[in-house]
Amino acid sequence: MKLSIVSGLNESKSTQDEVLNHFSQLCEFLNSLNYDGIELSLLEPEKINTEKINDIKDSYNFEISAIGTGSTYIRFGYSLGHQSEHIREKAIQRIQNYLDFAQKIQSKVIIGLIRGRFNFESSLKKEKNNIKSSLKECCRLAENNGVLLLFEPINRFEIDSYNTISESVNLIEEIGSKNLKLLIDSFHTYLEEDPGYIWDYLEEITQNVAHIHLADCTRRAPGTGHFDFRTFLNIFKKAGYDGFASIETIMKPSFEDVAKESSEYLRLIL
Ligand code: LER
Ligand code: MN
Repeated sequence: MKLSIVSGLNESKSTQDEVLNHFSQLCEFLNSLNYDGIELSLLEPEKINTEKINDIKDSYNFEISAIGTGSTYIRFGYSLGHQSEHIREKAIQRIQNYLDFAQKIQSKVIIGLIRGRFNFESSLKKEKNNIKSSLKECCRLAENNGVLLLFEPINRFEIDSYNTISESVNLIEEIGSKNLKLLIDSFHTYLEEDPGYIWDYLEEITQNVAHIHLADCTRRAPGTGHFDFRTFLNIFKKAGYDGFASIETIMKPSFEDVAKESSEYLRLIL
């Protein structure tokens, strides 16, 4: 299993040189800690020079494990489940930009917080229908680009639907696109899943999984809380999962500390 960690590049507010320097420094630092790649959480991927990003990552033999898209909802307010068709279209256009970027740097695109939340003008049923139809369109675009979409079940305190793994598996089956896979996040698994059944259920669905996020039960670095990472990761190892596990935590006391502690702890397990 390969290891990466999430970072942004501040591409919306930086010059091209600043973005490339930042990326270069991240690769250098993470390479020294034995990481295999980096997951990028981006707002405007179209602003980034992909040829130069490729040159830098290739020089470290690094991969960009996935592209996070949640800031499109947080910063622009565009979401796949929005009651307004116009806003849903805006979100889908942004997904096309992420797909173009991912195609050029050989990565995958996450469908997480970009699903949005609904308010009094909508309802759970309407939101789920909107997400479903937007996602079908995103899958068509992903198939055209030859890029995988990663659907992430997210806990109920952050998002209103598709909180559990089984609901998300059912949706993926219903949509039936070969470019739509599952992202399992240990933090959401801890909050949403029944500890009596979850390990058996994960064994059943590992073939659908194309990316993993790791955070402990307090969303701090793996190993600082009481989530059972050994059992969790062993399920994927036994199933022959050779994709990425990516650290996605609150970066405290600092990104550097979390990156170092997490890699030391996880390399004993992975
Ligand atoms: C949010 O809690 C999360 O886990 C992100 O990966 C969502 O895109
Ligand atoms: Mn996550």
